[in-house]
Amino acid sequence: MKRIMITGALGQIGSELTLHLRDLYGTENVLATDIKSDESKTTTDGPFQILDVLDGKTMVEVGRKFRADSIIHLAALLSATAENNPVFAWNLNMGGLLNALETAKELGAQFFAPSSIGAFGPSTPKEGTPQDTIQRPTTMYGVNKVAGELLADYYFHRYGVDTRGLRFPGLISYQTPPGGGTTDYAVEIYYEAIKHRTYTSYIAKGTYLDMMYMPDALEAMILLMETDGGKLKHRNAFNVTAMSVAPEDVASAIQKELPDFTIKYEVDPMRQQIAESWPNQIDATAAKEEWGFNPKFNLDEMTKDMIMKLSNKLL
Ligand code: AKB
Repeated sequence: MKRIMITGALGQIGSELTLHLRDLYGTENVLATDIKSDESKTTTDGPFQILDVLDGKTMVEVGRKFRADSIIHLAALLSATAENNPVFAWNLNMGGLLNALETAKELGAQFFAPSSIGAFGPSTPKEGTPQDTIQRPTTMYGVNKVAGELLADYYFHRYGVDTRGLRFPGLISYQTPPGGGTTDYAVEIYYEAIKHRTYTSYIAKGTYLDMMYMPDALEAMILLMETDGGKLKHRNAFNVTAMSVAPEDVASAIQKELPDFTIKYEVDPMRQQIAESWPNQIDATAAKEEWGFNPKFNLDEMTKDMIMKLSNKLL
């Protein structure tokens, strides 16, 4: 049975991943860690430990005590927050990753860390962005993600750590809102649609970005972690996506469920600039071919599910 330690377990991905992994592998086999506790979250019901990812010594100790054989490192700042505080972003995103990789090396554990579409930049081909292509991002977050992809590759080649990773697009979920990302509008829009039937988008009409529903993201992580490593040509940072959408596409999908919903635009220059530096639509062929990536939710299916689940939660 696997013994998995998760950092940043109270964040958008971690909150759902922890519960999903506990269902799969047993509550006692999944250790959730985060910088602070939150009693309102069921994530803290099973094994939970306060852990600052910048404290590498404690991370190794906690992982060793738990007998972790897999480390899933999720603690990081997202793109917009990172851009507002680039020095802290470098320290946290790179320092945390280095400590997590060192922990995996010390424990002989398998390792997963998310990369992002943010690892691409303005000179990357925008349509059908290939798995292997130009990566010259212009954001601190993107710089961290490219460096992180290379660092994870390095730990595999140099130390034999079984590192794996995905380049996530914007992730849409109803349980824990994301914080400080450029793609957050695609989550906020559902909350506002249910609460107020209107949303003011900080991303301009016609700005296409890749997105994926959280259940598909969780399945992708588990599938990649469980795949026979011998089959992988790209270990770290597989392109994954389920849809390429602009704000008006999300609005139209919502209007199919809530016909009186309206969208307005008040563009935030910083996040718009970040969005424009990212691809419109990435190509996930390598993930499909190497380990069978197969997302289930398109925009309409996701929208139906989001509105149903969020309505139950909010109303
Ligand atoms: C962000 O917008 O920063 C993230 C991402 C795409 O990595 N959601």
